[in-house]
Formats: sequence, structure tokens, C-alpha cells
Amino acid sequence: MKVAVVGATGMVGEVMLKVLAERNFPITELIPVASEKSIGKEIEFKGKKYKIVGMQDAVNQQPQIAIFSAGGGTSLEWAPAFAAAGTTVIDNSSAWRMDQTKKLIVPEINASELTKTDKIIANPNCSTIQMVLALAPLHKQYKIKRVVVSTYQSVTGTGVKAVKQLENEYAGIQGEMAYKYPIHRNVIPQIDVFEENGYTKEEMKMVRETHKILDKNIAVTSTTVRIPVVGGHSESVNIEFENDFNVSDVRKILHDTPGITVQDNIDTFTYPMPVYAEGKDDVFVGRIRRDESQPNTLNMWIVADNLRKGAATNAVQIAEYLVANNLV
Ligand code: 11C
Repeated sequence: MKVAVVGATGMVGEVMLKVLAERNFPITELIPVASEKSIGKEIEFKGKKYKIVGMQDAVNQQPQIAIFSAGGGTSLEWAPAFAAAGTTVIDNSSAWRMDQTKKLIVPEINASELTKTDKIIANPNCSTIQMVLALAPLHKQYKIKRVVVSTYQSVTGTGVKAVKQLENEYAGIQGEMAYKYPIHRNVIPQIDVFEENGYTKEEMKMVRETHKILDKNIAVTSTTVRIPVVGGHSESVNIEFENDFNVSDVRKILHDTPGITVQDNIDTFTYPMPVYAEGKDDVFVGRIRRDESQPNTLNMWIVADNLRKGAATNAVQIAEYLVANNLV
């Protein structure tokens, strides 16, 4: 496969290259693509050096697959050009997610929807991916009526500038701010811009994307929060089902779901945490317990590395599915 990685020098792009190498994705030719200022610089992939090229150059080389992590504007402008050249684009930005003609894919849930004609495929938001992966098998079994989610999100979701802000503040150094407020020793109840309804765009992504991936009839309400952590996003999720459940069956269903690791034993203080999820591809679920305040309702805690399953790994898994099913 001739594969272009667009945004190869960014935070997600770098993890993308790592994941492609680790999973031995069958790359015969890698085309790293980045903005003007990086063109001509070299990156290393599997011990070989590759020169970074510009967008048009990459389009002209007609890769079979292009994985984009370069922001919504770049995706809107360039994904159609790659698609017109015959390339299948897997896009990590929010640009195409809610476009009715584009599919929003978490491979374990809905990769079977993909066909050869899908030339731009959307990768969901990180906080959505880890939640729906755990919700999907439970929805199948017990039918979800309503989800209430509160997130505790890593600064890596914002990018390099935010990681630097946290490091600077921790070291007592004055530097550039990625956020309006300090993040060290703080919690910021705002991720992305506010929409007209008073919710943030991140909160509405969790609602809209869950509807598109799982079921539009599930009521979802979300509060998304930034915390001074780098290893991954955590989520407290309250789920009301149509049908009753048994907590040990829920644990077994999640345990048997590919891509999920259950870490749930209060006797040994075992539960998911970002320090353990960091650098791993799985979604970790724990603190699984009945909500005793109302019938048919469950609480659980979900943690994942937002740069891995929340971004790079999910995109590479989509690419793997395309290759395995001769769709590119
Ligand atoms: C965050 N979830 O943690 C965001 C980053 O739509 O792909 C990913 C934004 C997106 O800040």
C-alpha cells in the first residue's frame, strides 16, 4: 500500500506513524505530508528516512490511502482532491463526521457499513470513540434509553501547545497559553467553543456522533471537562436501559468485547486510570455498578489513550479493515 499521512509532524500524526509501524500495516511507500514550513524535512519510519512533501505533491502520487490529522480546514480543502485522485481518505477531524454522505466509523461497531465507494471516511471524536465502544454491546443486549456522561479530558486533546502550557505552569515558567485559564492545579469545564444551546462543541459532538454511530433514539447529555492530565481521557457514564441487567453479566459482556479491557475489582483497588491507559490501544472499563437511585441503570468509568484508540489506532484499524476486505 502507498499510504499518505497528512499532518505527519503533529501530535496525532506522530502517534499515527508509531501505530502503523507497531501494527505492521502493509506500507510499501510512505508519503509524509505536512504544512509548508516542514516540507523537505525528514522523518523516520521503520528505520528508513522519508522526506516530507506538500499536499499537491502527495495528491499527484495517488496513494491508495491517506490518513488525515491536520485539522478541519485542511480536510475540507484537500480530502476531496485526494478522493478525486482515487485515494481513500480516513479523516481524523470533525469536518466530515456529520455529513450524511460520509460514514463515521468505529471498526468494532460499524466497519461492515464500508464499501469501495466510500472515498472519505470519518474518524469520530476521541471522547465519543471510547464511550460508544463500551456502550455498543450493552445497547445490543439491554437497549439503552439514556446516557449521562461527564468527561475528564487530557490536555493532549488540545495539542502540543496545551501540553507545553501544563509543563510550564508546573515548572513555574511563564509561557504561551493554550487555554484562557491556567490548567495546572485547575479544572476547566469548557472544551472547544460554546454553541447556541449553552453546551460546548465537544459536548454536542458526543451527542451527535453517538446518535450517528449507535442509535438516534438514545437520549445523551454530556459535560466535557479539561483536567491537568496527559495520559488519556476518562469518563463517568450513567446508562439507563430499557431492560434490566445483572452486573456480572455486564462485566462479562464487556470482557468479551474486542478492544475492551475490564479493570474492575474494588477488593484490589483495580480500576482504569490514564497513567495505565497511556500508550495502549484498548479502552479500559471499571467501577461497574448499579445506579441504586433508579431502575435499570448502570454507572461505569471508561478510560482510553485519546491519541491511540481515540485517534490514531481507530484510523489505522479502519485502514486495516479496508485492506483486509479489498475495499481500496
Ligand atoms: C479534545 N476531543 O480532547 C478533543 C480533541 O474533534 O477530533 C479532538 C477534536 C476532534 O480536546
